[in-house]
Amino acid sequence: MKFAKGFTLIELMVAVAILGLMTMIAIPSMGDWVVKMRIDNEISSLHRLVNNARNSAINLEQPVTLCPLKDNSCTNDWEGELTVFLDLDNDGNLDNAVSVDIDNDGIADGPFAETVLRVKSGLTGDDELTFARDRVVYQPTGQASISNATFEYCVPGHTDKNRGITISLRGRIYQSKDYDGDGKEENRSGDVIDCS
Ligand SMILES: [Ca+2]
Ligand SMILES: [Ca+2]
Ligand SMILES: [Ca+2]
Repeated sequence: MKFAKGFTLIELMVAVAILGLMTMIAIPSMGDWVVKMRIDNEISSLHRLVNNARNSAINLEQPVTLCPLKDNSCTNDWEGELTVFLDLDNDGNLDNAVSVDIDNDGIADGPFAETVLRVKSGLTGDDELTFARDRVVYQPTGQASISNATFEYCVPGHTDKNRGITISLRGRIYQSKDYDGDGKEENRSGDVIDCS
């Protein structure tokens, strides 16, 4: 009976060379994969956050605001922490005492404290998130204060992976897609997501 022989030195060298080649191919695509995962996660959590603002406004029957809050006022720093809060007087500020006509009888009620409903932590590293406004206000009807505005998420050096979320006229939320098949995603108006 013949026994299988062990590796010769040549075979071992060839095996090591092949392994090295595979690693060289695998590492860059691994980096791409990590970036893609990060973008997908951020887009998903942003989508959930906007959805939460919309559903809260509908369920609570009060205006709900989503924005980057600083000193309890909305700013343009969309890469920072984002907050969804009950904005009873619809002014883009988180107030601790507002008087509003909550039961629509023509007489102001309160004062009420506005409350934080959900918070999403800010971005880390060089990732970019842009939005043309300083806030999104959802009404109890589910409609937003803005229409056809797009959140654009970009990672420098990975422009082919840019993704976005558009809020439509009716307040619905749409993720970007590669509509024309050129490898880059566009919003519903056909504009490429580029954080510009
Ligand atoms: Ca307010
Ligand atoms: Ca009242
Ligand atoms: Ca495209």
